[in-house]
Order: sequence, then C-alpha cells, then structure tokens
Amino acid sequence: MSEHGAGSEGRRTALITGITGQDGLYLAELLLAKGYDVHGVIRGQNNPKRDLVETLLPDVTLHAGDLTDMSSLIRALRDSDPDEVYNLGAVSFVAYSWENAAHTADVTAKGALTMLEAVRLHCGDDPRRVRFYQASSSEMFGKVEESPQHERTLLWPRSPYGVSKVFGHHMTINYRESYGMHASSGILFNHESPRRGPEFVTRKISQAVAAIHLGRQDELVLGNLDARRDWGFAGDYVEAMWLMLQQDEPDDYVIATGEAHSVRDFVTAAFGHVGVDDWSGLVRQDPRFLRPAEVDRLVGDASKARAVLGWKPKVGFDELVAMMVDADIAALKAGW
Ligand code: NAP
Ligand code: F7E
Repeated sequence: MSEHGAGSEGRRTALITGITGQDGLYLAELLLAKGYDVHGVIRGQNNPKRDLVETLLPDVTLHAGDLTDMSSLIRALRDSDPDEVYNLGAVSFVAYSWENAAHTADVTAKGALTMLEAVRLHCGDDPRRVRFYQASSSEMFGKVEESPQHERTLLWPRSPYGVSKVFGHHMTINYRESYGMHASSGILFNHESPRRGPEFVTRKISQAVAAIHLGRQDELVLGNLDARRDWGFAGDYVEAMWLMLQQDEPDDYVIATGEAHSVRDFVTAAFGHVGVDDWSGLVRQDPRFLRPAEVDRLVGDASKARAVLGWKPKVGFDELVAMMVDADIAALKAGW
C-alpha cells in the first residue's frame, strides 16, 4: 500500500459522486473516520436527500453537480482538489433502466466517461495526481458463462443498466491504459444495508416483514423468487473501494461473499427472524415485477481481492437480514 497525496497537513481529500446513495453515505463515514477531508457531488436544485447528508455527515462539503454536466464536475474537482475520486453516481435500479434506457446510458455509461475525462483534465501533466474509483457491477456478467464469476469472466449484460456499466468499466480500463491514470474498477456484487433504497428487493422484503410483524401491512408482493444473488453488507464493501485506491498499481477487483441465496431464501430468513416459519399466505407473486430479461444467478469469486487487498466480508447473510429487519422494525416504531 502506498501513502499518496497527503497535503502539508498530512490530510487527504476525497470527492464522491453519488454521496446521497447507500454506498456514498457509508464511504463518506469511512473516509471521515480515516481523517479525510470529504467532498460530495449533489445534483438537482432541491435534492430531498441534502438534509440527510448534512445531518448525518456535517463535516462533508457538498458541491452542486451532475454526471451529465461536465463543467459542473470540473468545478467540483477544482473546488475540492481531491487526491481520490470515487464515482458512485448512477441510475442504479435495474428494472427502471428498461423504462429509461437512454437516461440510464447518459448517467451510468456516459457519466462515467465524463467524470474520467474531467479527472484527466484536472490532473494536467501528472495523470496519477488523482486516483479514480469506478463503481462497476456484477450485473455486467448477466447471462453468466461460468460460476463463480471472477475478473476475467465474459461480460454478457442483460439490461440497459448492465450494458451501461460495461461501458463505464471498459472506459476506466481504457483511461488507465491510454493515459496511465490510477483508475481502478470494483466489480461489486449486490450489497445491502438498512440504507438500501426501498425499490431493491432486500429492502422491500425487510420493510414489508417489519410492517407485517407490527400488524401494519397484510402482504408482500414480489416478482421472481428464484433469482439468486451474492448479497453482502455495504459497510464491508466500501472498505474494499478504499483499499483499491491505496494500491501502488490500479486494477480491477471482484468484491463478493462467494455465497448465493435466492430471493425466496431472503424472504424465509426475514420472516424467520420475526418468528414466522410459514409465510406462504403472506407473499404473493405479481408478473408486474418480472423483468424483460432476468439475471438468474450471480455468485462472485473475490479471491484476488482477498490476496491483494487483504479484504474479506465480515457480515454474513443471516446477520445482514436480521440487521435490515431490525432496523425497519425500529424505524416503524419510531414513526420514521
Ligand atoms: P444508489 O443508492 O442508487 O445511489 C445512486 C447515487 O447516484 C445517488 O446518490 C444518486 O443521487 C446519484 N445519481 C443519480 N443520478 C445522478 C446524476 N445524473 N448525477 C450525479 N449523481 C447521480 O446506489 P448505491 O447502491 O449506493 O450504489 C453506488 C454505485 O455502485 C452505483 O454506481 C451502483 O450502480 C453501483 N453498484 C451498486 C451495487 C449494490 O449492490 N448496491 C452493486 C454494484 C454496483 P440522487 O440521490 O440525487 O438520486
Ligand atoms: O433485484 C428479483 C429481481 O432490484 C434482485 C443494484 O444495486 O445489484 C442491484 O441490482 C433480484 C432480481 O437488485 C422483486 O428480479 C423479485 O433478480 O434488488 P434488485 P439487482 O437487480 O440485482 C446490482 C449488483 C447492481 O449493480 C444494481 O445497481 O430480485 N426480484 N421480486 C425483485 N426485485 C425487485 N427490485 N423488486 C421485486 O419485487
């Protein structure tokens, strides 16, 4: 690991896009705890999550910007002058990406290129002045050709989101190879937490199970219960992002637990946590939640990250499910 960039006060600076998202919040907390000066890009004229960020992370400096607007990114870079840039901003909901494919491509694909180019221009004569992290995704593997998936597994994306992430991934590699930038790509498998957006299946389940447990909801309506995912805890995964940028050489890493569970397993674990063994009368399937093309099974091989970064997940599947259900019960009881 190399010490890089620390200014005269020995303090490093990071700029995060997507700071209002699940990972942005955990990453900002991690970097603040490590003594970083943390900056975030926030979009929109009245972003409803600004209050959340300012309350939770009062020491973070926010810059107005959008991944579709290069000059706003250049300004954020100029005003923060970071040692590390974490590009987490994206349209990240796979189901939505079919409904808004062009917008997904603008933000998730071209936005990554726009950020890379802004960083390259900011670096001037020294392409390694800023270290860059790209949030790549296991969705890129899509119609998987081998299991578990690793860094060299064929990419066969199945959604406009997955295709957009492939573009960002290859652009990151291309900027590394073309300009010698310290640009790394984390191929992260699904990671969840009590901060996960309610549109994603794990949080949809944990919120519904909490509400059913407290007698405030009657049923949970889902799509494909057979899809299998490698679910880890977001707090563990942001540590891997940071570790990637501490390496002397940039590279690509799969980050995963190596364990696959079905949506049905998640439902069983969540209901089991509140003492319900037979949930058959509480869950209904609705074709509305099926996707035009499904990714049936993802499971990652993170042995490179383990060997090179010394990274491994700390939170297991049952602990993750319990953490999410408990947090949603507490939130409902508190009236949040
Ligand atoms: P998330 O909660 O959906 O957060 C997405 C972030 O992107 C939000 O802060 C959002 O801001 C921002 N954003 C959206 N459009 C933008 C735009 N035009 N300009 C600038 N920012 C924009 O996602 P997450 O779960 O934290 O994931 C972080 C990153 O990792 C994403 O790139 C995601 O695709 C990728 N990823 C996630 C997982 C996972 O399992 N969580 C796995 C692999 C890869 P607003 O609040 O303003 O909407
Ligand atoms: O779906 C099935 C659905 O939306 C998981 C993003 O963070 O991880 C995430 O993408 C599975 C799919 O996540 C419902 O069909 C069943 O098979 O929670 P999800 P995702 O699509 O895996 C990757 C790694 C990312 O990079 C993405 O940004 O669950 N499923 N019933 C359902 N999914 C949802 N959302 N809602 C349902 O009712």
